Amino acid sequence: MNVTRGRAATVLAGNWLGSSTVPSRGLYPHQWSWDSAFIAFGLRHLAPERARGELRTLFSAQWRDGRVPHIVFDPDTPPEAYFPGPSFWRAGRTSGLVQPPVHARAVLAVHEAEPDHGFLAELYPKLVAWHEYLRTRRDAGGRGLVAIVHPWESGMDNSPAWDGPLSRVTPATGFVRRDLAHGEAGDRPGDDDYGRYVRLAADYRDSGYRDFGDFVVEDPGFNALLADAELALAGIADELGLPSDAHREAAARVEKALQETLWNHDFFFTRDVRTGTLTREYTCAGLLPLVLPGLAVAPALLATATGPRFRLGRVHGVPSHDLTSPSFDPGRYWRGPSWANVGWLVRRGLLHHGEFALAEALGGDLVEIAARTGFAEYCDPLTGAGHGTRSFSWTAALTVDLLSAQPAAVA
Ligand code: 9WN
Repeated sequence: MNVTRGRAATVLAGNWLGSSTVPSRGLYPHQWSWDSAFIAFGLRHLAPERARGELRTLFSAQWRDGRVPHIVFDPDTPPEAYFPGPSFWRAGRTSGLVQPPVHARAVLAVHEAEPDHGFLAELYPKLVAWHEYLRTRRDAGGRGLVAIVHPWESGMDNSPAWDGPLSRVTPATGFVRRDLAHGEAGDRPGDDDYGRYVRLAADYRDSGYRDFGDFVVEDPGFNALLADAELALAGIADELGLPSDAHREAAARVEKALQETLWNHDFFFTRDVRTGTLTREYTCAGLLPLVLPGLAVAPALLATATGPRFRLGRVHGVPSHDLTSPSFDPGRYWRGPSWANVGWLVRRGLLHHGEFALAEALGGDLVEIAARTGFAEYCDPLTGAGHGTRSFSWTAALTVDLLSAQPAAVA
């Protein structure tokens, strides 16, 4: 077995709890929603049964309204290990937020690695209910796009795109951060931002996880991944011999709304639903529509991706924020560093749009960084230095997936 693949498999085995995988033993000691989907992309090559188990465990915590919670708490982990824990959320064994819907794509990929129609038939109605929740309960702007109600829902918590909408939120105080016990303060969000996250989550909880509050934004990353997930659902329906056109139509509607609402000149921006304005921050979320094979503006978006703002192919991974912005910070959480999952998604997009050499270079680079940094959570795009926690599950899992896709990649 390739050495890097073996080390990645060891990370995933070490983070496995028995029916799901923690993103990291110290910093994130429970199950996270989109992490589990990325983890399944790797596990499918190593242990397909575990990949299926990962997704089954997540969906066993799905709410009656269809939402898939962003955290499923492990009952055997001490409550003080992560804040905000179950007593904060008051939602049983889960949080009440969501994360980007990458699950349908993961379910289909797991099936492709080891066909299992029973698994597909079991997950299909759950995925349909999940997408239905997003479509019907989250269209705050009325334009056919999902609105997120908390930065954590984007998966890109500290993105500069949230600074505007977050400035309306009064930070909560009187809580103890647990994350700083595991990470460098300079790599993590600042205290004021963390206070705003806690305030927003508490307000949403107090509304019964229903109301749109001070933070309501349409994120191009989240919505592009939903459109992609609808295409994956169409693939699952085809496998099951079920009608699939409605899923393709749903994907096309989201893609059209993305283009009409969030595209401006050379990029997809976030829209603040409360003010009706685009944020004008170039963040990696705006590159994610590249995952859509039919994206009409792909040439212009690729020009931005390879231009001075992201310098794809000339830096490590895909920077989470605009390299030319004064607020670019190469080490701080989602304000500059490169994440493996974003790189892996953009690589898929490059393949869809015929950029094969760039895709291969990016894939090789992601594997090399992961191996050299001990599967770091994120890295400095300019130097490749590792940041955040190490032995991070999705970095390891996506490395396995990349090595399986291109066996010639760096060992
Ligand atoms: C809050 C688990 C999660 C990822 C997110 C990442 C980070 C949590 C945190 O860790 O968020 O959900 O405590 O900062 O931003 O993408 O899913 O790995």
